[in-house]
Amino acid sequence: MANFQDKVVYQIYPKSFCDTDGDGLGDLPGVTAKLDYLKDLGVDYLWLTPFFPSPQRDNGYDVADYRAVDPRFGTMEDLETLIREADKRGIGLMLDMVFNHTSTDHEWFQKALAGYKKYQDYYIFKDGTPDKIPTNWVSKFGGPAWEYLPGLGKWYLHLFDVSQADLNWENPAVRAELADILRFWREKGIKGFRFDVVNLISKPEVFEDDHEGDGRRFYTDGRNVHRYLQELVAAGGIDGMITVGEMSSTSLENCIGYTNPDRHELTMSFSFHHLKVDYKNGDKWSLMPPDRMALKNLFTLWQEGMQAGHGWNALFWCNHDQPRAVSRFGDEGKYWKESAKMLGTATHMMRGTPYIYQGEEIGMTNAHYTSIGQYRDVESLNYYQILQQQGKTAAEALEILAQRSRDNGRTPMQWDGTAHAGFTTGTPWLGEADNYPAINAAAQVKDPDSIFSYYKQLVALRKQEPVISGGQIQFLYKDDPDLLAYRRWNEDTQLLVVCNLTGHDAPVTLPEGWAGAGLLLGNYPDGGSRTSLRPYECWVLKKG
Ligand code: TEU
Repeated sequence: MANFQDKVVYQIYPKSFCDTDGDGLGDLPGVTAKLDYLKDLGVDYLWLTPFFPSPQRDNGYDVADYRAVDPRFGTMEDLETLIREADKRGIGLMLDMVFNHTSTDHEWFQKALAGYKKYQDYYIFKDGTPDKIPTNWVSKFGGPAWEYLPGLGKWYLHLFDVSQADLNWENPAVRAELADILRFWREKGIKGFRFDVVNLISKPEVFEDDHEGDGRRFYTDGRNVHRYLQELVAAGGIDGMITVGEMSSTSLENCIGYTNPDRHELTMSFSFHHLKVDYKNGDKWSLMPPDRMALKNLFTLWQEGMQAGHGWNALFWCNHDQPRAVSRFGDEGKYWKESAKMLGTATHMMRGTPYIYQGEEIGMTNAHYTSIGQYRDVESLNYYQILQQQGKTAAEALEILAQRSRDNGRTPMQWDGTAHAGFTTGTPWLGEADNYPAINAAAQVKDPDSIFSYYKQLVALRKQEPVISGGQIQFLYKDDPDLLAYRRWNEDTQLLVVCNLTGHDAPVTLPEGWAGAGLLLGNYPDGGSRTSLRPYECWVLKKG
């Protein structure tokens, strides 16, 4: 089974990528319009987040129809054009399948509401009275995970927004419907799939209160999840295609299971532990600077662990749910360029398949919003209230959002220095970051020293050096709090990757035999030969 080891995926959030009709929302023709830019970057696949008909309570992760294009984003013809034009450039499309839940606007849920037993069995309904919630589980977006429907005398489960009702995977009819959706898209020429929170699909047999947490331990990597995935992949006819599962609060052991090729589940998995190293006490809404030691330990554990179990990681810092990496782990100011390049190097040289999130390749930063009116994300708006109920002032809540809001990753793509960063001729649905006159694609594509040009090299190197895609990995300097370092090797070649995670100089003693090795890539002109690394410096050294 193909592992897609030498491929690079680029994630597009269509709503914020490129608007061709001036309505302030990005669209599918906007993606087609930028294919040459993506071809120039060198990526192999585009993962498009959902553009299906949706009330957009959660920006399309609330799907009302899995087989159509929301008119906001264009038409089915626009999508077919995009598939065809991408294919001409050797680029495949991956769609985002939100199969843990549907929008309550979906026909299935509407029929359930209308009283059809068949469709009530598609969801997780519990008979009851309004005064007695089935369990104390908490929604990932805040508040209870159950909603009462007085008309039916039933509660339904929603692990996310109240408009996102969890599907009942125990029901074989649901599983058959979902496999059918995959076949539909495969026949349209879609080359792969990303599965949203797919490790949450298997719920427990008995629903009970969680006295130790928010309920997640009862449904995360649930009892039948591996069997359901195997069945979906087989019935959907997608074995051998590129697939990635988004795994919420998962374990290494389960991710080996999800991605070991012998099991015919998924090609690779996203896990998020390394993106919680700045959560104080594990709480996303409590600020703390990143714990670099924890970050290093997590990379070591997951990289070496997945290797030992023959699993495969998706490599990433950024997506549409995360603040921008350069703002979070790098330096937006003095070392903006150096730190953005170092962060790209750190993940691209690891064992796994790299994902570049739109704008990361030009070093886009957080949004720098200063008022609540600028935010759109349902989670951010909910937590703005929750944080104040917990005793924070409005100003403190805003400071937390400025660092933690998902909208930081959703601001319009910065194409050039013209109005609204060249994203739209209208009014953008979400305001652009204020720094687009300086940080934009137009300023970088032709500049050989730009972040964009550096990312091009990262992508190209993966194709040139089989050791990057296929080599073994081992971490070094495990006790050094500043340096993230690892060795990659195969029969012919050895690489040594050393990254200074800090804004100060970091001394290094190279392992024996590495003095004088050639610098394959670096972010300072004279790298590789000194006894210390400059702020956010990275070296990729090569022997053989
Ligand atoms: O996200 C799943 C998820 O749990 C998070 O990344 C979430 O944003 C975070 O835990 C909140 O603190 C996926 C999608 O990527 C996200 O955009 C959707 O909102 C969510 O599923 C529901 O479909």
